[in-house]
Amino acid sequence: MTRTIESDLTTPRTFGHHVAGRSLTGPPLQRFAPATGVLVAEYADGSADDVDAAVRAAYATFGSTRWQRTSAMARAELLDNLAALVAEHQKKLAWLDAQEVGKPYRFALGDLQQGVAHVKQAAAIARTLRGESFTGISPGYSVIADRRPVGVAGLILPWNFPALIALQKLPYALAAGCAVVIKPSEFTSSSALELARLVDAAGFPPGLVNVVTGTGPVVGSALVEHPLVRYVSFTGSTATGRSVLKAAADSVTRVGVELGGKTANVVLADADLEAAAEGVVFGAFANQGESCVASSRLLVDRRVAKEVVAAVIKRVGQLKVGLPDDPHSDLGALIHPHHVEKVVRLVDAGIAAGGELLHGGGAPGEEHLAAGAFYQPTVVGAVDAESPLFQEEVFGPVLSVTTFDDADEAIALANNTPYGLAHSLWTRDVERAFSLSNRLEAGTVWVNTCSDGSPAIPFGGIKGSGFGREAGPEGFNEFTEYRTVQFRTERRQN
Ligand code: TXE
Repeated sequence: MTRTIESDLTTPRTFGHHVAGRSLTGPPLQRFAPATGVLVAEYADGSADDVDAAVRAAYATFGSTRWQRTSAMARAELLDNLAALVAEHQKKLAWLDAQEVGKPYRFALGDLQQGVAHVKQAAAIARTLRGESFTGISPGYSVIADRRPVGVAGLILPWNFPALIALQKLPYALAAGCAVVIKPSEFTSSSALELARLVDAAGFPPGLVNVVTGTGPVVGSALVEHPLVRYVSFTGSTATGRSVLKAAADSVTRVGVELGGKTANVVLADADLEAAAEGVVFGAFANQGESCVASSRLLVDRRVAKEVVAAVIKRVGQLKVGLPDDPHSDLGALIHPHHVEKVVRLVDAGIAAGGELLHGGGAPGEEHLAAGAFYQPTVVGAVDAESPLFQEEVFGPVLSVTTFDDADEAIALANNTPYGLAHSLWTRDVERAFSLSNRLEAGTVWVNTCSDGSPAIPFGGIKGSGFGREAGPEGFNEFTEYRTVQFRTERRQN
């Protein structure tokens, strides 16, 4: 087996905050790699004062003549530079994420490639920006309407796709003309800090993009509560999302919240069952299941359940759990040992409610994985729809299986959670696909695929999964407010 790791990633790295193009030190916050338990990074543990310094730097840069006179076309050029720099440094960024998340490097590299596509998409939006005009209201009265940047945007990032989710938000904010303060997860801050350096190197003015590291209750809250922050884009748990919404109410700050999900894969009896099994396994276990769109629930027609579950388990048995630098790893470690405890608790709850352990459960037996936060890919059958395993976001490598007798029951089961991020439907019948997809409560419905997407397509949830959209023109619009300029060239006729 070939194992390579960038030479400067073998010793622990030290970062300060990134404020106005400079590194700002603070007390150390250590990150131990979840796969090995080894210290890999020390970030600065930020305070409300650090947030204030970063927001003020962003606000000053946003208001500077230089930035205010930078056209959308010029912003597109800068984003082109950024796309090239991220592509050039993608291996290093991917290693940082692989080490800190615990995920296999090859998937972290895929995340970076998607991230580059977002930067290019944002550049294309900036390059083709248009407004509207209202010319028929009355003589001598013309109105132009366009989208203006909100000002300073706060980006609060989770730990599962650190660089990718940063790049799902940041380039659209820059395309819109915003200044930004990023608060990465305290577990996975390195790639955001490196990205901020690349933004400066791409030619954006220092101070336009700042990063403050530290804990959520201190740094995250201070960012949401800061009176100069006009929009907050948050990705994380529903519980923390609620705190963000409450804090934003006090400062009358607009927010977009992406709060996870409980994706159902509804497999009808007429589906291509092999394709469905392949899709379900990919959707459930990619990124160790630590994904907001993870296909954590398989809902399958009772008549084909045996066949589908057998095909799923065969594939799950072939998945390899391993270290991030092992090129054959399909799943890496979970984010930290406490998170493994959450996964164990939910699997136990599913079994206590009548579920049957069909595959996996517990840590893998391999000795070289013993120091890490690993959990085997696991399948639990006969999961009751009211059990916590069915209802709660596991965010780990666990697939629950529940059977149904007809399509109405399947739709009711799929919709029977607080979440509404994404669902998948597997069938060969186009008419049924069309009518049933309209009844699934989610921001994204996949038909005969899952965990698909593109930077051109807006992404986000409904219900407990939050609101607001990322990527594409709608993702760009989140960082803007609509503005009209009204010209009267003749006296108003009364
Ligand atoms: O998330 P948190 P956690 C889900 C998943 C996971 C669970 C807990 O089910 O098991 O959440 O993960 C910052 N004000 N998702 O505890 O707390 C925090 O520092 C402002 C789904 O890590 O939501 C981090 O940067 N910010 C999700 C970010 O919020 C605060 C991805 C997310 O952390 C804050 C991750 C506060 N008061 C977890 N408290 C998805 N939607 O994909 C914390 N933060």
